[in-house]
Amino acid sequence: VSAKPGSGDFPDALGEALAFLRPDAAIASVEPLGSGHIHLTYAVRCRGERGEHQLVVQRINTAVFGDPLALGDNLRRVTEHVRSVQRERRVPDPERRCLRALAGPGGGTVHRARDGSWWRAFDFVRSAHAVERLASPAQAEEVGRAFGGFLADLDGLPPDRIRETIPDFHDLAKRLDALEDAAGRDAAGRAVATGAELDRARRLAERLLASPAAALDALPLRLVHNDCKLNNLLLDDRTGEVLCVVDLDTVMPGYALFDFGDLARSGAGQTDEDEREPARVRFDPALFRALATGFVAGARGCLTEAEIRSFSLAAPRIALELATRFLTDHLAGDRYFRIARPGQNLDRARVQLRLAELLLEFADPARELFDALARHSQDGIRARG
Ligand code: GN1
Ligand code: MG
Repeated sequence: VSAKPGSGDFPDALGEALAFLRPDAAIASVEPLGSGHIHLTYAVRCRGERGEHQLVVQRINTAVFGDPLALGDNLRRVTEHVRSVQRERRVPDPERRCLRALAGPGGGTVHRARDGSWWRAFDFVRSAHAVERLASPAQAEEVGRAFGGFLADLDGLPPDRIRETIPDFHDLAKRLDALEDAAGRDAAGRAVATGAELDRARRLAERLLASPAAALDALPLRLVHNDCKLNNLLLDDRTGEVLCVVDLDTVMPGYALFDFGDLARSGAGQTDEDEREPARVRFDPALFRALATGFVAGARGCLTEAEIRSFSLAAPRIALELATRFLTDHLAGDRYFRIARPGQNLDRARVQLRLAELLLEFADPARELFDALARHSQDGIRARG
């Protein structure tokens, strides 16, 4: 790649990575892209032998993902598998339904630049956008279907084919230990000012971990997405139809409730994740119900009754877990989640604490809903024979 004068500022390492992944192309423009907290993401236009081409280029956050080669292998396995399932199911418009990473001459999809940074690139999914808020229960149901469908797509890929990129990712008890640890160390001198949040997290943890419904060991371990927040889906600009699940780095063995929980806490809250005023957090039961119905239907019968019932406490659990992670990071001095202003991780923690409290108030109706969905799914399975 030759970075032509006037093509905008971008790191040399990005140019180097593209020279490896797209040797025939010249960079025409580079813009920052998206709202992810982990990798650095750019939208890049290239001109090559085959005309103009748009790419999404990422600098991999190696503090979070210490083994970029494993990340590349996982991504290839997951996307090849999903594409094969989609082919079998004759899903239309396949180019926009699954991420495609560019491969270099040796087949590798990640590239280490001379300065030690790691890079990768994807074909840009055309005419698509992510949403931060759900507009209606109908949209919630479709979004639920898409993430439930992703679990069904992964169902045939043996979990041991995928390397664990971040161990204990959704281990709430360990996340709470890490929070206590960070509060004890108080590396950034913020513990006194966050005492109230720490107490709220502890109270929620008592309620969420003590319940027998919180035990996970009886549930099947399967490949799950592990980061099913609403904005990790791409929707068609024109029709609004869900096209593609993105952010596949945390696809690892886990429990289905991690995915439903993340989706419900991010979709039914109707607030930005870094809203400064936690009183603005609203929980919308109609959206929650639609997400649940869509998710279970989308999973195409791959979920057991026990898995469906386990969803009733999933959303407050994941909200508390994320609150714990944001608060831990605030206490540690903002080392994990990228921030754009001081105090942002504390604001994020407060929003998730409020959400966890609201979602917990809805625990009884949620249990009834999932009991019904579980019974119904069994009827469906019996009816299909
Ligand atoms: C991170 O990459 P992104 O922004 O989609 C995080 C998730 C959190 C999420 C909260 C690898 O996801 O676990 O739920 O932020 N990803 C990782 O917005 O830690
Ligand atoms: Mg993301």
